[in-house]
Amino acid sequence: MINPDNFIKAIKDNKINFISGVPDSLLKNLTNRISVKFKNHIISTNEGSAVSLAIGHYLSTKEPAIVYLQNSGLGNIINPITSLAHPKVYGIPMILIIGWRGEIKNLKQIPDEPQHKKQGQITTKQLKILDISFKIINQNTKNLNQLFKNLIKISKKKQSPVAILVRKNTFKDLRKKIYNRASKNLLFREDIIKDIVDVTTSKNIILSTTGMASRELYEIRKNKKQNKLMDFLTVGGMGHASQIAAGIAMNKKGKKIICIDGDGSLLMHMGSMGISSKFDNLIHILVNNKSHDSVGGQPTLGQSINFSKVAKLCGYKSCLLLKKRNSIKRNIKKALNSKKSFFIQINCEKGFRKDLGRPDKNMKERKDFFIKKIRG
Ligand SMILES: Cc1ncc(C[n+]2csc(CCOP(=O)(O)OP(=O)(O)O)c2C)c(N)n1
Repeated sequence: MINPDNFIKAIKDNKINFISGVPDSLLKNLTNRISVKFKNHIISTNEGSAVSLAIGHYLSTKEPAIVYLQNSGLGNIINPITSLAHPKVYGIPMILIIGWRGEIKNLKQIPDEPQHKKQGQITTKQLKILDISFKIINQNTKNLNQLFKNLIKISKKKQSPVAILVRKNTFKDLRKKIYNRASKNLLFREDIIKDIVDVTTSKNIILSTTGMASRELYEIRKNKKQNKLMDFLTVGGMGHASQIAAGIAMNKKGKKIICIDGDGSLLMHMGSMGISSKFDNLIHILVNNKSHDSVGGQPTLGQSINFSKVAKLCGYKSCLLLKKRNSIKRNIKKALNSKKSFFIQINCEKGFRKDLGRPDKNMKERKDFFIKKIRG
């Protein structure tokens, strides 16, 4: 496996001095070390925004930056790449480091979650369509210095973004202690989701965001012997759960729609709060663990932004900020009985159970059941 510190040294040796990106589980062993070892590093809210920071960096220094992302973030970068950075427009050199979920190896796809299936298959094709030269790396890749030297040369010559496509298990884990749910007395996302499930009924419509929130909701249903298909799990499309909720709220005025969001997800498309706030049957619950907990625990702006104040300015009629478990059920009940839109920010710790399961993969069955359930 590649020692991430050696990879970072190759980046520095090649005089790259700015890195931005959105975290990814496959790249976490690298990006967590970047947070420690690389000074000029911004964890962005959206992959497209990270590309834009790299464009600004190039315009002001004439030096290419690095942008890291999961391949699911390619959708978010396509616009600033195609309409700005591509050689047919401004031609901006930069190096993309892309975690390849659902990778293709020897013409076969490595099994992964449903949301990574199509994206894994089309990743190299998307790069080709965008005219982005790329190099695939894995745990055996050597000569990192030369790798960067060559890519920078191509990027500058072509005046274009170039990419490194990273296979699974490429980077060594240098953490001494793997963090986990530390103490029973602290408040975790799973406790909050349990409380939401406890105070709602099958008449309410629940949607959960990408990552552990959906896995936890699924498992809570399973343990309570409730139908595991009854909620909409936003397994991909990070940051879009609240707008799917708004789309449902628009047509199901007689029902309460509850969106369980995460701080990283909310930040990715924060402007859309101005839309979801307009639906009085929508309850937007933000689980703010101030991190990208699902992909390695990297910090988000949730550490400094008061989302409940932002929500108020975006038009939610009632906005709350909760920090204690004993206030959660009471306030959700209040929201369920109200005729106004609610935004409830609940601050908690990062961490999840090691033995957390994964939802079954029958997405069509899930969709059909959900449509049938909310029709009633
Ligand atoms: C467009 C896109 N970029 C990145 C990812 C990888 N990813 C999955 S979950 C997640 C973190 C979500 O953070 P947050 O919403 O705060 O939820 P938490 O994991 O903390 O519960 C990320 C970055 C993704 N799925 N899609």
